[in-house]
Amino acid sequence: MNGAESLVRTLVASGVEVCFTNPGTSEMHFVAALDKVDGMRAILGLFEGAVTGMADGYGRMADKPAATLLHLGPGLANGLANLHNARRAQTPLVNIVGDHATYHAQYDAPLASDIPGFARPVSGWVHSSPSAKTVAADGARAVQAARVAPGQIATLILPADTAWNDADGPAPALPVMEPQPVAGDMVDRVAKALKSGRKSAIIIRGLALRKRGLHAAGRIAAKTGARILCDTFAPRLERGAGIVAVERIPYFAEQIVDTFKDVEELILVCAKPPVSFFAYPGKPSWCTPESANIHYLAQAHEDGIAALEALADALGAPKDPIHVAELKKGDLPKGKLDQFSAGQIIAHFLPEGAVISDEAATSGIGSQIATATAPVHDHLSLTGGAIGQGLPLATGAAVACPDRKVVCLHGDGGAMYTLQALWTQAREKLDVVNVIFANRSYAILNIELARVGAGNPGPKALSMLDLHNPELNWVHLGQGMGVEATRVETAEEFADAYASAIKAKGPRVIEVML
Ligand SMILES: Cc1ncc(C[n+]2csc(CCOP(=O)(O)OP(=O)(O)O)c2C)c(N)n1
Repeated sequence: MNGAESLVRTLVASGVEVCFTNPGTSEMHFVAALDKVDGMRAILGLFEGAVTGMADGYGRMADKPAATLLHLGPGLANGLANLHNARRAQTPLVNIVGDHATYHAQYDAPLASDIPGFARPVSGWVHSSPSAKTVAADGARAVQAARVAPGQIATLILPADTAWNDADGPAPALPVMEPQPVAGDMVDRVAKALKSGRKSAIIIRGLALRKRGLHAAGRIAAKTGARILCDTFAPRLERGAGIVAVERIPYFAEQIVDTFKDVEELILVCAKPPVSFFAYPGKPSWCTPESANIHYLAQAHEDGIAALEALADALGAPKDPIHVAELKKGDLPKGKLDQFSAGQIIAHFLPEGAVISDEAATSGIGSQIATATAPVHDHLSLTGGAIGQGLPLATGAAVACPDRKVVCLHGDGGAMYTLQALWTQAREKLDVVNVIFANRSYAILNIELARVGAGNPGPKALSMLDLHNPELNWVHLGQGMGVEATRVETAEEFADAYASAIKAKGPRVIEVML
């Protein structure tokens, strides 16, 4: 067996079942090995930014890594923005990046580049395999590194001769470093702070943003009145009927300051203190009152769920939580189609267990409000601010969860970055409803333009934020990639198109004209 086959067998043995790929010449032995080994699904993406975003979506929903296969430095570099988002999401992910054969490096051939230099800023672990005899062991280490709690990106560089030379065989899977118990007397110290009667808020991130962790947080709230919050862009949040609802921290600095202005005790569960997304002249970056005490109940790599449960017990909290969302099915709106009527329709037909990939940007509030009382679902957001994540994220989530409906909510500007994901949805027959909010604008940047105090924008500046000339056509774009697509202009039309897309299986595009 060659090095490539030993690596693929090792990845499968380590629990990696899917490889999202866009390969080239230097990865051909890995590609060939995919046919020799059972248990690895290979999924082609037509741009690396789509490939890496899919691996992120898969990792967030499967709670284990997918592999990517990327073509040397340029292939990796094309995928960096969504690897940045995956790093921010703490998604477990293994990149396999092909490279020139080791002896070829000295000639500085056209595709030679500093691959570790591209990989390092997004990766928690980077290694270049020196030999076909070590690549299997390196693969096992890469998976182990990716799965270290809370999850990170591991990048394994695979020189072509490492792939084609003889190997000894696959390597066994390595143990996974699960989330660790919180340190020492942390629970007691936080319990004391919460018993003080001072105004408290708990910010939660990571695995504790699912039913069990939120249940414990809701018990703590019942006992202490502490508020429960999550990041504006939490990687994955379980929400809807039957789940303890959390407040989402707002986006703009002054709103964050307002949210936390009365907080005296700030408890962090695998989270960081809230800061402004950008700096703005004259506005704060740090959004917690200077006088607040900050407690790290659990660090990112620690077991936030167990910590919240121990805290609830230490406080003598009641068995039942407060803030449990109730199921409410609102009436269907009629007439004007805007983000609020669209949101009501999205919530009305949302099936239980759906996954929402949300990059709706300025069109997102309507659906977030309406789906708060929809059937239970998972909500995935744009974690690193690098737009063009939503479509691939939805695609990867659909691969991880074939029995769940995936709904992607996307601004038309951001969707243009990685629209190739639609082609993969069609090819793999993935069950994704893609709702594109067509405001023909980089609307958020119009708001930011005013906020940063850049002066009165002229026509040249405004045209940099406008997408009218020429008009995008998402019906043609979707159909051109094999996805059934429709355009809707009224609430009734959207309700019809969305309800039918939810009922059917397979990918759809609905262009919502705003
Ligand atoms: C990779 C990357 N490039 C550029 C930006 C800057 N940017 C932020 S929002 C935005 C436009 C988003 O437009 P759209 O998705 O249509 O949403 P809207 O603001 O119109 O609601 C741009 C270009 C970014 N955040 N990330």
